[in-house]
Amino acid sequence: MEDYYVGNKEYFPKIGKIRYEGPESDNPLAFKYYDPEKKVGKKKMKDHLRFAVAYWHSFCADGSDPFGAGTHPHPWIADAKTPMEAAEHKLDAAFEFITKLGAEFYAFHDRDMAPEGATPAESEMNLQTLVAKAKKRQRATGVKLLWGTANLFSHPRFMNGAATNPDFKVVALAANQVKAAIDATIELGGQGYTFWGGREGYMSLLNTDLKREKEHLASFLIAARDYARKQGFKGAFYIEPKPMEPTKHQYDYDVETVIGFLRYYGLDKDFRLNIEANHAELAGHDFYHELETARAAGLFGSVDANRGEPRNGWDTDQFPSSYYETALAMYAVLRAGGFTTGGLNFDAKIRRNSIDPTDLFEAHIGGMDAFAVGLEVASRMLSDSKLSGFIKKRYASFDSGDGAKFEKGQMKLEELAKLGNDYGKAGIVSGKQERLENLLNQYLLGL
Ligand code: XLS
Ligand code: NI
Ligand code: NI
Repeated sequence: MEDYYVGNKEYFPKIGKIRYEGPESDNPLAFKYYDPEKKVGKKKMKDHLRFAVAYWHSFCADGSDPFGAGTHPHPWIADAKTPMEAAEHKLDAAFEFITKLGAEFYAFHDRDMAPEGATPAESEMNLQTLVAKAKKRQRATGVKLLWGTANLFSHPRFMNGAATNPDFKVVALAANQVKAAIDATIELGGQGYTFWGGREGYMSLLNTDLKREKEHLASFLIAARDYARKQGFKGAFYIEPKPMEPTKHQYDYDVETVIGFLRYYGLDKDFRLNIEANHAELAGHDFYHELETARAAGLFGSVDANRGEPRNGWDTDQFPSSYYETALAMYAVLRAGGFTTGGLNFDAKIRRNSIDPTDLFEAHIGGMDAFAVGLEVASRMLSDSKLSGFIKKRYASFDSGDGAKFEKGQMKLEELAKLGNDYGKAGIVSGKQERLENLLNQYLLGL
């Protein structure tokens, strides 16, 4: 028996199961570092990394951009007579790909999986039909749903926003879609449900009531949370920050902004952050900063694993390849206690001119290898504890005595000022940044 799924037709016929062959291998269709069963610390690599394939980039997006038509052939669409038939073929292609790759999870938007119908009710029926088929394939293969979501940005009705639309009718239509997408996520045993505010922001403040829009967004999320919990959803809700694009300003700008929003509206018990590397970069931060900010707030959840192109100003969603970035990312993930409901979702697309069927595999293989290396480096950084030890020492003056009293919020400014007066000279001490950067490079090379 083959250890991958093939539906009515094989869509990647010349490609078999991708296996670990080790760093010496020159087979582009093999893992060099990702060895799923290998133990790193107490867990297997696959349980640390929890890789997910993004349905939209891998099986829906066709390579089109603002300057030109699609370039990716997508045989699963070409050989179908109706949109519903195409949707089922796509499902077959997806499960074939995911099982050949050996990823354990996938993630999807409602409209990735099933086509929009003529009415909201027909759209929901389409989704239910495909969800029933997806459920069978999940059972047959063991592939699981990392998270589901609703596409509240592609249809023209969302041109002025979804939950933040100035027209209440559109808000209700968005809710209709979210309810169906939550039902689908529950039906498929999804471990999370994501909100990415595609058009929740503004293009111009001249036509926007920013205060009301933000309040509407909160009311919408509260209602969605309450519905899902009532239906028995036990997983995590995620907000995925992004500062701009397609709007000029998105309300879920970055991790810090979202934390403030969640706490202000009492959503921080149910919601966590889904952090995307490329969005971090667009916000003027780096990936590590965003992960660390979420970790510090106890709100780290999941990751959209990709990278940007620093010389472009938009969301290029490229596959991750920098060990430096994946090492720091996994360091933050491990220090947050690792993934629970979350995972590493490849919200990434192959380039427009990557048109061979093997390109999609090689892209994922590279991304998985990059995170496997990152995991090993991060684990060395943690167990060696030179870095954390350095930081601990740096803050030691807060561990006891007056420093500890201050940290607990038990010191008045007068008392603090008096101590300052007595201390006189202090603080002339090296931050040792270069030494720590050198150390990081040593960890990267495994020394
Ligand atoms: C787009 C977002 C999107 C979300 C899911 O920029 O990253 O792909 O992950 O709606
Ligand atoms: Ni994303
Ligand atoms: Ni993105």
